[in-house]
Amino acid sequence: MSAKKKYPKDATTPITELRNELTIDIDVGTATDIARTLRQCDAQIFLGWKDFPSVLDENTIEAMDKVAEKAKEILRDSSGDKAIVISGCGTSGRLAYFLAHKFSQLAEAQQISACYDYLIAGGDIALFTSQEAPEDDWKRGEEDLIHLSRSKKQVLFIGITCGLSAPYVAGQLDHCMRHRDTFIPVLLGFNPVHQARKNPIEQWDKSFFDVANALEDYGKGIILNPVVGPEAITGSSRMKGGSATKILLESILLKAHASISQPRSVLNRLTEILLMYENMYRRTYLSCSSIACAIELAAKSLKSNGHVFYIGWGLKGFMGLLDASECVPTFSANFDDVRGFIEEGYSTLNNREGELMLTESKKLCISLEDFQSNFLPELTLHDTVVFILPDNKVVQEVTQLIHLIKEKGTQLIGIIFQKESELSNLFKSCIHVEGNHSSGCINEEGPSTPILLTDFLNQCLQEISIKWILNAISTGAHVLKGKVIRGLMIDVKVSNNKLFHRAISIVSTFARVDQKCALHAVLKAIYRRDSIDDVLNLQISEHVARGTVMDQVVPVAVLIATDKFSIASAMEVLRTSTVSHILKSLGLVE
Ligand code: S6P
Repeated sequence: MSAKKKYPKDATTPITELRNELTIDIDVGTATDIARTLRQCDAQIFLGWKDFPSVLDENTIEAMDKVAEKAKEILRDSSGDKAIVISGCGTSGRLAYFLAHKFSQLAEAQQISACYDYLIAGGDIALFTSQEAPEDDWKRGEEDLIHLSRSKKQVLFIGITCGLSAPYVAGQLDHCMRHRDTFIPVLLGFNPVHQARKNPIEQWDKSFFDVANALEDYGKGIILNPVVGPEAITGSSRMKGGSATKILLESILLKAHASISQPRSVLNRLTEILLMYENMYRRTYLSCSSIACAIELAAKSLKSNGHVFYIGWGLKGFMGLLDASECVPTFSANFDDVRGFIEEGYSTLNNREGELMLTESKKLCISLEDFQSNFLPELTLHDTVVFILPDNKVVQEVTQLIHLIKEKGTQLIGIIFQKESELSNLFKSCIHVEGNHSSGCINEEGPSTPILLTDFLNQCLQEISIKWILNAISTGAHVLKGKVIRGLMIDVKVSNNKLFHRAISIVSTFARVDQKCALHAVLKAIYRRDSIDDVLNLQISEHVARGTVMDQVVPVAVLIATDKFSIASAMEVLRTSTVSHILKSLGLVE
């Protein structure tokens, strides 16, 4: 028997940027294969990857406990000059908002005068649209944090960056370490510290690696970095990274809240909470075949230029907005290809900047009411609508809406958590996730104990289940549409420094050329010309500014890098064929 190849502990490619061996063939399977492959890949959140600490690991739980203890100290103080600030970019920033918002509500309900706040690179518009470039701005990160914490005497700062890479968060962590009396910095990500990003950050003398190393030696900070393994789609940290972020921070903060109001509750035991999430993971993927059916319907829509719409009630509807916003940078999807809507839109979300504009004259529509007035009349049989169903309170309203959508011939998918729902039969495909209500989250202190926290946890568990399902639907549908080859995003938008480097690595893999050759091909594709000598010395941010507004940069670059195409011929051939077909015909992909 051959010995299992060991992963070198000093390997430099970050684990979050590696290809996952489980998903290398994800693009050649059926929808069912995709759903099952994602199930295996998500298992690594709990089971771990290679011999690194996982989420369910003593080391991790120890670090989580320390953060929970700090959070508890802040929550206990009613002076109003202490805060918990959660920050990040892209999905990490959206989750920062979501957690801060939810836990503020919980604190209010518990009559704890806690102050939670959030920061997201690019501001609130980045909650719903892809704004990748602000991630590279370390200075803005620092300024945003200074502004937000100006009246606070003590701040527990939680910086999320799955890849240990975002300059925006690096600027904030660095600021925290320079203001020891005010800040307790926490770094949450999913790589070992030695793999933190070493690339220079523009207009700064530090890299993320420098900051992460300093934090390791700092004494007053905490690094929480279990390894959840490479993403199903290489680098797509919205998937496992996002899920693990939600699981870890919710468990930590729930414990902190429980320790104040229900010290004997099961919620004071992090292991118990984490096991409930694992249980939910298993229950969610028990519905693999209905998830596969949903993937097929969504793929059919996307392939025929239709749309996928997510509709939700209450805060869990935010999972739809979260999933939809990531399809643009990951798959170069159009903004309208996958959209999320939530009942009462901005009022439900209560985001800092309130109602947002997409352009100067066009509002960014996110409410169910917007959906009904602007999108419902235009629905066709090529569209798919996914209902994230609420509890039974609004059955009549939901039934009416379902009938209106059905009249258009549109495909309907339902995600349901109740054991029995009269709505199930109205959907073409219904994903039924059962049992979370009794998954161990019992109110063990008897009838006199408020059930607030257990209800809250059940809500968290439903949300993570929805996240897994929607990630599977949108990823699976784009895989079937041909947007992924051998686990790599073949049409990733080159919209920030990290994605610029990822694009080079994708080109190098497919065209089988070295990094320098791949870099030149990417630049040619960005500037759409065969001679790029005059741009070679520009800052990466300048390439990114241009790359962000260009289509098909990576497909064009891959073809050029094969040395068989010029810019013009690459663009011409891509008009009638996909990069996947072309690479197959060239023997570069099996
Ligand atoms: C990933 C997603 C991105 C990331 C963002 C932050 O699927 O497209 O928007 O969330 O780049 O990444 P990180 O590593 O700092 O959490």
